[in-house]
Amino acid sequence: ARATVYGYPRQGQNRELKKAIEGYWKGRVTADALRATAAELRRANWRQLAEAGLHEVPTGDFSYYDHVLDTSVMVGAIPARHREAVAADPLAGYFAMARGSQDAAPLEMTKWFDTNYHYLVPELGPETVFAADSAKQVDELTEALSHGHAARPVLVGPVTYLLLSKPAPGVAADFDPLTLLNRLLPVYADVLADLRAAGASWVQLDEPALVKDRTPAELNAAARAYRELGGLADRPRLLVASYFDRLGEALPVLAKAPVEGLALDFTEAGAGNLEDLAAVGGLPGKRLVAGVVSGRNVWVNDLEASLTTLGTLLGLADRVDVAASCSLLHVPLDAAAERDIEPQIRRWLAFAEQKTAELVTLAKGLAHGTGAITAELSANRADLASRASSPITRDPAVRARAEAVTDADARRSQPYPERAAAQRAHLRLPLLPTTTIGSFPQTGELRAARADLRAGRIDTAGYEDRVRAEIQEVVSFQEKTGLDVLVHGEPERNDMVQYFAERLTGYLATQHGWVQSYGTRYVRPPILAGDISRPGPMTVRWTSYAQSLSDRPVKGMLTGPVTMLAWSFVRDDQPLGDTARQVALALRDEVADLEAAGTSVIQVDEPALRETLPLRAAGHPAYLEWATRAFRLTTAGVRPDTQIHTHMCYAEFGDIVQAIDDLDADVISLEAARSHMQVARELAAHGYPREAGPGVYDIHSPRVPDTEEVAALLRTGLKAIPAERLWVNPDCGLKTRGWPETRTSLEHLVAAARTVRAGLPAPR
Ligand code: THG
Ligand code: ZN
Repeated sequence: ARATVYGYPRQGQNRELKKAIEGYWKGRVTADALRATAAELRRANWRQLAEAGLHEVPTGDFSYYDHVLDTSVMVGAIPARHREAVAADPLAGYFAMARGSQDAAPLEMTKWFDTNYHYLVPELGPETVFAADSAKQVDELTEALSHGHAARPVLVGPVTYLLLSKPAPGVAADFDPLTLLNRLLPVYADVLADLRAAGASWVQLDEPALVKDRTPAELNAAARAYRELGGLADRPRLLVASYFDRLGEALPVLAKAPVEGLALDFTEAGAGNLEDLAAVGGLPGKRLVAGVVSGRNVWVNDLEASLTTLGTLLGLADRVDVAASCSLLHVPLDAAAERDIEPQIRRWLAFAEQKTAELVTLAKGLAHGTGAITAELSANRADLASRASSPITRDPAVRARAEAVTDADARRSQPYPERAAAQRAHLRLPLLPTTTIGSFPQTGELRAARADLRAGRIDTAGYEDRVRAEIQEVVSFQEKTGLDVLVHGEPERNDMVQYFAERLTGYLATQHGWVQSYGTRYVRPPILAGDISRPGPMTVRWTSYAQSLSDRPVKGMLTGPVTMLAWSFVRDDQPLGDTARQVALALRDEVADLEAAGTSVIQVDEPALRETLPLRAAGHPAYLEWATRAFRLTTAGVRPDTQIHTHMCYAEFGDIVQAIDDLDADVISLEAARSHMQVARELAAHGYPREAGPGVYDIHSPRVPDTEEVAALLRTGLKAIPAERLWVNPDCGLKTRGWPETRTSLEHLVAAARTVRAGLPAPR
């Protein structure tokens, strides 16, 4: 048995890759210097993996931006609008596809399964002509071999590639990219031949799309793809990898295919794979790569439990290797770098480097028996015991409170129609009330002030003066512009999850725990380490201060429990729903404190509600049940005349309208400007009974919409949602925008609301 991984964090310990790429974009770093930095980062990763004891390092997993975009280049699927740029300068053209250029829009970006990584969606059509370009794969393999490593190229598999694609602009929306499989397979055959010629004995083809619910036609396509690739004469041995869930119906398909190995997820995410594998009679004659160490969480592995699983698997395949469940791209690089986390707690954590060491230990234990790893096992037992028995992990007061929650706690005291009447009387808002989502532009000075505070160049009082000055400016701007429900602008917040994580007991923050979100953008997800409680109010001061400056209602702004989980590393020792309930109870106290301080509108954002949906439909009901309940537990304790808002973005909502309804929020704002108010129609089709503000200003671009354009969107919205229930707001927060365009756009938004209001029939 040997240890292996499918991919490794690309950025380097100090995000050297981000700095080099962004430098190249600004013209401060030459293409050659960028290439040299990238090669050095790859070399360092491979050396680290080899020194840790891996016999075979992955290649081709590196990317300047995204591995799905790299696959589009590999198969020649360059959108027509970018072809000239790519031909003129492949590197510059590559980035133009990712980020857009003066002349051409970028590829669309979307989430990679249920991770927080985003990929660039391939655009295909009946006219697509594929052509193999194996240069990147071959070069990186050659590079690893030249450093003396045995290497296994890792590619996005052809079926997953097509299943992740969408019709190119101008192509009929019902075009099925899978119809291109016959054209795509010869290109993969060429790449495989090139890799073999360059010295690859194994190539890994990643097919995570096969872990989702798949139609018989899709499963047939998978069967056909691997029959054809497996049947090639001139090819390396093939390892077909799956992760994030069980293979299910695709398992017998791949088990029968003429390939030499399968990689399966045996963590909790892939629960069912073990049983399914036994049911198909194992993989006689094949290599089984067993993903027993989670590539998604940051916790030390239970080595004995993994060895038990591996022991069972030994009887089911010719050869069993040990791997992380998926690429280590989704975890930070090195837990040892977290000097601010107590050493005792740091021992509970495993980032990419620590996980690699665990894999090597497991492979050794599997090959030579537990006697060969006694020291590692006893250290592991001690770490697991320390975590299980820590007061951080289990806080009796938090547990007792969570136990005592009743259905009534998660239900508002009055049904919506009565609440709505009470809120109308209390808030006295006009029809089509105007508001914003929460954040205002985060100026360079604000970020500098935060950095100054961290570095000790200014003290807390000085920093808070800056924050107050910013709030004053934001409030006075909104009053002058005529917005109806104001916000304080969130100048005190770095990130909508991190800000709360830093103020809740049971959460850990990292200093260097960067994980790629998209391209050169990274996040540092906080860690839900133990039972969650709230030592004191987190937002009340700032909201109250803003309210003291205005007679109009100022919204209190919170991040909801589901999003707090989705953008953090979660615990692996209790169900997600239990963690969500603890976070919800802490937020419920914040809601109560805001209300007690005189806040009559409170917004609880859940942008991640849709993205945490399980990959398979069978998991949806249970997820939606705990997720919507956690939201209601957060919000349901308020008086009937306190108005609860929520906000969602980054997703299509059509398939979760029932869940949105189940949140029982009084008002929801949603991203909609770019889809021409599509969500308004979806809500109406569902019979959504409460108030909604489909966004009428696309904040993702610096473009300023004119008044007539906003008014037209509002009139479209009015066709779906009656005036008594329609709000007027942007798509999302304004923190990534500059002040000049924000000012003008919001002036236009208010003017449009007034124009459309004036045209409404007089109220009954
Ligand atoms: N907060 C958190 N997670 C998220 C989002 C968020 N995940 C999904 C989505 N939003 C990801 N979007 C982004 C957008 C911008 C950046 C990262 C993820 C970004 N990052 C800075 C960078 O890489 O330069 C670093 C930010 C920092 O210094 O903390 O710009 O909103 N939690
Ligand atoms: Zn948003």
